Amino acid sequence: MQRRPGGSMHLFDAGRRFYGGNAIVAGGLPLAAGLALADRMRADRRVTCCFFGDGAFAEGEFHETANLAALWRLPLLLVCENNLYAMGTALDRHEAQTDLAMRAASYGMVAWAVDGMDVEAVEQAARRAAEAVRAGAGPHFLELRTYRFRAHSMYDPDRYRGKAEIERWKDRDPITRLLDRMREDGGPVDETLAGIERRVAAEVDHAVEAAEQAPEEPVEHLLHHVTSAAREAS
Ligand SMILES: Cc1ncc(C[n+]2csc(CCOP(=O)(O)OP(=O)(O)O)c2C)c(N)n1
Repeated sequence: MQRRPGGSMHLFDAGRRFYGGNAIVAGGLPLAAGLALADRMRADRRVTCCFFGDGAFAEGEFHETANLAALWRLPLLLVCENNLYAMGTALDRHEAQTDLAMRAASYGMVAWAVDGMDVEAVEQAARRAAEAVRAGAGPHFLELRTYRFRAHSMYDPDRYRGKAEIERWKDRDPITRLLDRMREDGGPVDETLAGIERRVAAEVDHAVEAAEQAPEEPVEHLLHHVTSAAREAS
């Protein structure tokens, strides 16, 4: 049977405080603000981290969330992966001001633009920001300036940019650069990497097998946990 993948949108694990993706672009932002507000009201010293793209930055939900997060000084870390394209629309075709960190700062929160092609720079900025948020310094915003080598999804023919542009960015592939740097430092980088790749491949195979062997959800369950009028009418 052919299954159409819903993709990363449907991963969720509340037990690990992983509240999943959202099929609505920017839909995760107000939810993240709510989680951060709950932590603050319960005096839990936690940081809620919300990832989204440059496409989401263009949505009203981002701006409403940024405003309330700053106003209420929520323990929220907003991480914008600016890969220059919202699906097929280039950032400079839909935004008059493309400096996203600067715009986030205008809400009254600390905002940094980071080289998103540099793993260590991202790690350092994320650590610093998370520590500051946890210490009560209010929301922080990171603009990770990066690029997407592949199409937005399997249904995207990727005709909105030239191959030369993609190749130019590939020269700065963050994983290749990190591995090169680690090789320069010495150590069994390639053996370690091969081991990690073997372990991950086995874990993925195991997960796929478990999912394929799991029973199909019966159609009667379709409206479980649905509280709308549609359910009451049924
Ligand atoms: C509210 C809403 N509008 C439009 C869409 C269709 N859509 C899906 S992904 C996407 C672009 C999102 O851009 P970005 O967040 O930058 O993601 P990237 O293209 O980098 O993967 C759009 C417009 C949607 N899912 N939700």
